[in-house]
Amino acid sequence: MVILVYVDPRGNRHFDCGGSLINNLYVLTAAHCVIETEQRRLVNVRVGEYDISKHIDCVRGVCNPAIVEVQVKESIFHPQYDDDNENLHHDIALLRLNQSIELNGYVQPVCLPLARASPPISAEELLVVSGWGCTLKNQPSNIKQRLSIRATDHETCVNRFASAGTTLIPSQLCAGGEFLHDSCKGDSGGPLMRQSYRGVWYQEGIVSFGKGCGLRGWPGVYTRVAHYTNWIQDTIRP
Ligand code: 4AZ
Repeated sequence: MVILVYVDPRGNRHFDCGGSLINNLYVLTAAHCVIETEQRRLVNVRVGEYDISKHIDCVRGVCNPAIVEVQVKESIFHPQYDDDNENLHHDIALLRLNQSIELNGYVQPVCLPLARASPPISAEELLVVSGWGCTLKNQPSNIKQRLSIRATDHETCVNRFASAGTTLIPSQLCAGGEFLHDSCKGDSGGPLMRQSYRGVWYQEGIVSFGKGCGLRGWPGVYTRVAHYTNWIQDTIRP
């Protein structure tokens, strides 16, 4: 997983979103994380991060290599993403990095689901979401968090969000909806993953939005990655 680095108009750097490494050169994230606003412009991607507050991250005497920060060379939005549309359909973007990322025991690309070959996600299936977003203290976390949440039956989720005036489409995926167990502000762009029976991690969703965070009956909404693997394959280049 990566964390996206932005600069504000005064030149101060801050974090706001996550992303995932899908190969040496590309990061997958949410389109709404890449949109330039008055407040922020995406500049870098930080790889190998765990605890933002520490220069070198160690757990029980075992330390990982220092973080690597690389420039975003190109931001590629999904052609159907429309920033003016509140439903956040097609909330997916690719970042081409300025230099190739060296992989190690702590930095590995995540697998993408093949639409034809991977079993559909069933309701109640356990998925894992991760990020540095807001925790119960309502502040972003220095330490990368992860949480298991269950996929929500799609129709149930469509109806729930329709009641709030939000239209969901099949290329969106809902998960969570349990009290206080949710992704939240700052987790956007990060991965929602499924572990295959072989133990391999696949990215099934991208954190997109929700109605608040951690409200019972209001699952988080994710971009359904399997619906976009053709676009990803057609868009990335050597
Ligand atoms: C956000 O504001 C956000 N519970 C992201 C995800 C969710 C809610 C809010 C999903 O970035």
